[in-house]
Amino acid sequence: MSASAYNITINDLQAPNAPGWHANGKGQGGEDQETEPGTAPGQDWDLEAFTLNGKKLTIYSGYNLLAGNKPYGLGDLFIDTNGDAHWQPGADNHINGKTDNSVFLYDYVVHFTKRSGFSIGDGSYTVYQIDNSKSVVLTETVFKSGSNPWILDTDKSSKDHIKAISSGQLGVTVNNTATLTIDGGTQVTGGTHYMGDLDVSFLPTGDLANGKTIFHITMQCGNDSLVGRVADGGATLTLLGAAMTTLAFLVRRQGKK
Ligand SMILES: [Ca+2]
Ligand SMILES: [Ca+2]
Ligand SMILES: [Ca+2]
Ligand SMILES: [Ca+2]
Repeated sequence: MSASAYNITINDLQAPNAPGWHANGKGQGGEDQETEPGTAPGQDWDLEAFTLNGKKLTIYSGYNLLAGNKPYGLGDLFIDTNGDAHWQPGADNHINGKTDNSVFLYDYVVHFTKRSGFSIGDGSYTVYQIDNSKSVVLTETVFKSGSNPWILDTDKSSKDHIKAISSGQLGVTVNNTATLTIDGGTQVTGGTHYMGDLDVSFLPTGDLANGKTIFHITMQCGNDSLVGRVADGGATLTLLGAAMTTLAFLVRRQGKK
C-alpha cells in the first residue's frame, strides 16, 4: 500500500435531493455491505470502493465485474472533471429508457466494448470525451433511477458529439479474503472481492488533483451506485507555493549581504 494511494469513495446516498436514500453500509463512504434502497442486498451486488494510486484507479466489488450477475451487466465508468456533474440521485427520475448528457454533464466515459449478454468480456474499453449536449444519448438503469446513467449509447445521435481519445482493458483480479484491507487502511468485507484496475492517465494533467473529479459506476439494474471523488490537491500546492515564496525571500536576503 503506497503512501500515495487513497480510498476516494464518497457517500452516494447523502444527497439532499434524494429522500429515502441513506447510508446503511460500513467502511469509507458507507459503501461496503450496502446496495441502494429497495434493491437486492448481498455481496454479489455490492460495489465497495474506489481507490486511486497515482494514475491507477481501482474498483473494489463483491459483484463480478467482468462476468456480471445474471441478468445484469456492469455499466460504463462516467467521469466528471469540472465539478458540475449531477451525480447525486434525482438528476433523472426515469428508468428503463434513454436519457442524455445535458442532464448529467459528465466529461468522459470509459465505455466497455466487448459486451455480450451481461458480461463485459475481457474488459476492453474505449475512452470517449463527451459533449454536454442532448445529442449524447445515455441508457438508463432498469430499476433505480437514482443510479443513472448505466451506459453511453455510441450509436444514435451520439457519434458526432463524442471523441475516442484512448483505449485499454480493465485488469481484474480476485481476492477471497473475506475482510480485505485496502488503501488508506480502510476495509471491504463480505466475501470474495473483484478488483478492477484502470489506467486514468488519459485525463488532462492536473485534473486528478483539482478537487472536482468524480467517478461513477453502476450495473444495469442500478442495484448499487458507486461514486468516488479525488481529494483537492490544492492544499499541497499551497504549501509548496509558501515554501517557494520563503525560499525566494531568503535568496533575496542573501543577495543583500
Ligand atoms: Ca455498495
Ligand atoms: Ca462487501
Ligand atoms: Ca462536467
Ligand atoms: Ca451505493
